[in-house]
Amino acid sequence: MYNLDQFMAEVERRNPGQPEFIQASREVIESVIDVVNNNPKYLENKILDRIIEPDRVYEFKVEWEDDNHEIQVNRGYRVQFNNAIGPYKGGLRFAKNVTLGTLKFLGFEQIFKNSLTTLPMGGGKGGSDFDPIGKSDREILRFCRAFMTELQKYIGPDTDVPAGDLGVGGREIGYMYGQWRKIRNENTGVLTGKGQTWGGSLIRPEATGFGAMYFTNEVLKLNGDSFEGKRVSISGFGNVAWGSAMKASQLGAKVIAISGPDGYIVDEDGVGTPEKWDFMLQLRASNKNIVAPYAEKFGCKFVPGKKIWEVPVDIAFTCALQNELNGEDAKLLIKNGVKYAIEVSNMGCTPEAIAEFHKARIPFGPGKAVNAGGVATSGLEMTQNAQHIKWDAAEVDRNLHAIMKNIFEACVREGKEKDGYVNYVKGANIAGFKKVADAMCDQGF
Ligand code: 2IT
Repeated sequence: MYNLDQFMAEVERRNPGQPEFIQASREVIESVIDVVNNNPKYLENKILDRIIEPDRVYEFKVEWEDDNHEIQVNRGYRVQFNNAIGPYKGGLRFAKNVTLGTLKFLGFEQIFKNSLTTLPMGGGKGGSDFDPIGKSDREILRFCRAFMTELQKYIGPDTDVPAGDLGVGGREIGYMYGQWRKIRNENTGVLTGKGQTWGGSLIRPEATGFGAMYFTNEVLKLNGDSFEGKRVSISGFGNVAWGSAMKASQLGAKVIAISGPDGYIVDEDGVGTPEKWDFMLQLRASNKNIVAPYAEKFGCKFVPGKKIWEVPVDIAFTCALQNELNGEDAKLLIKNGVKYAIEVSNMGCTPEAIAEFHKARIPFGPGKAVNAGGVATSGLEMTQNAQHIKWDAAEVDRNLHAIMKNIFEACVREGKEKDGYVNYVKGANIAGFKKVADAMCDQGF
């Protein structure tokens, strides 16, 4: 039998200095421990001891030259966490504060998220402490080439298929894929999120945001509600926030606030036109990491240095970073009448925030279920690459929609409590876990 505190004490002892990984693992283990303790097969197979340990971790040096012809050194990583149900799959994050602990938390989440998609994908994650902010296009190119020169030793279309994450978008995937092709002389879809003329899938750029809104739409329907007329806030202005703002608007909501590290903007007309969505993309591409220019451009309010969660809304969406919404933010949102809290970023809410939402019986959608549309559409890109064909946008969107509905139903099936309230955190963790655990048992240690 597993004991939660004992088990977590051991995880902490073995992973010093990795608080995000500890946080992510505690949430999953807490959710699944009863399922494991009630299943002799899982106990006999020591499933928790095995699932908590990455299969392997690569750490490598990335040397590149900046525009001043100075040599720069960064650290690159790829965490291959679990491939019991399919090749390792998960994004690459380029950000100054990336550590091995960050990527282990993301890789661990990815195992269960990928399992939820119903597609055959294992969990992995990678990245670098390279800071893209303020870098020139040529510097990004040189870094991406140097990064791929090392990474290509460890990946392959049936082994490990990276994609984008924070700091890695279409441009970076392009530069890395170009290097893969040169070194390996293979045009195999080893990365997803590729461009539309070289193997990318339609709807992949939009997919994380679209999928999040399809999931939210199901939550709304279950509560006899809809997007129509809802005032919503969306943190961030990157790829995920962009897709979310578009789909939320199309489904009838009004996106009244978006944010950046510099503060937030309030647009009472709604971030709801193609011009405004395109401007979000321009903000992201400018590599400055600030949202303030939106207020200037569209003549609305900018609130510097404050968190977006002080804006009263019906639905709050986290679309930026881990732990961006804490217990105090949750209390404020609840006090201001929030009806739904939806985590789109990976681990966007602290455990304290989630506890507040649960206590107030506010439906809370966890990132690993809500944002799974991104990696699911990456899976669809892999399918198209393997078949050497390209689907039209409607085909991809139909599949994405079906997958999100499936994930929602799995969460409800495993997470419904006695009073009818759905604990989506528990539901997502249990549903994602069972499939991977069964696969591990079937295949032996
Ligand atoms: O967190 C995520 O699921 C991603 N960054 C996307 C991963 C992928 O392989 O598309």
